[in-house]
Amino acid sequence: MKLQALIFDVDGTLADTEGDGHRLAFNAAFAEAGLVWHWDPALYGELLAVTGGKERIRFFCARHAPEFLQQTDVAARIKELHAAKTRHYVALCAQGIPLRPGVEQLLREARAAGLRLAIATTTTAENIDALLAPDLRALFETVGAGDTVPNKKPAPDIYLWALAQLALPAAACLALEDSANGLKSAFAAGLATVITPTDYTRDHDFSGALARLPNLGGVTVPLLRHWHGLAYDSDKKW
Ligand code: XBP
Ligand code: MG
Repeated sequence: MKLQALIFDVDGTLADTEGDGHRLAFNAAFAEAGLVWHWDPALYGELLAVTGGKERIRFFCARHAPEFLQQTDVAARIKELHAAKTRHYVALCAQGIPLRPGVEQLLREARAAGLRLAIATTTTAENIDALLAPDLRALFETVGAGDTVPNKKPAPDIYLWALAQLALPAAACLALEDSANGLKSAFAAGLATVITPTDYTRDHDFSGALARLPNLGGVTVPLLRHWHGLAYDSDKKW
């Protein structure tokens, strides 16, 4: 089946946003709330095992601040903290978080070649509009983000949602990801997946990935079509 669409993850794939973006935004929100929590780079790397900012805060509390979870309105408190974090992250994006090498060129080349583009991410929708310049954001015809689906990555929900929006079978698409959670999610949705790890995810298990690259620099549409053929048009398992 011909390659018709690319489905991109956001954090770690389009841009390396975690260490100097989301992590700083979480810490700013905690300070603003008068909490003494500070997520240093190493701790944040552990917390990235859980996708979704609200889920990550709860995961942190269960291990390091269990008393916080004893409050009667803990869900509302976490939601407030996360809304503040999103505000800080959007402000950080306004200062400019660069896209990873090759991303902008591939997005433009893919659209020019007639490939459709979608996003399947765990992050909050506002963060995408803050990260991407309007002309790049406009290249994506559908964006599945955050709480669009009940179960975040590694569950396949967000990729299944994107496939439904595209009205395409997985065999007509490729997913692009940076993490094991993302690969598991895409793979469970039946998608062949190209991986470009970050410093936080380079030691993850990427078994089953179609390809693993340092970044998308030099990745062209013909190359993606070639890999897609390897994945779907032969009986050879990638
Ligand atoms: C990465 C995530 C997100 C971000 C934080 O998303 O797991 O939770 O770390 O963003 P992906 P929020 O790799 O799927 O793009 O705080 O808005 O969740
Ligand atoms: Mg990611």
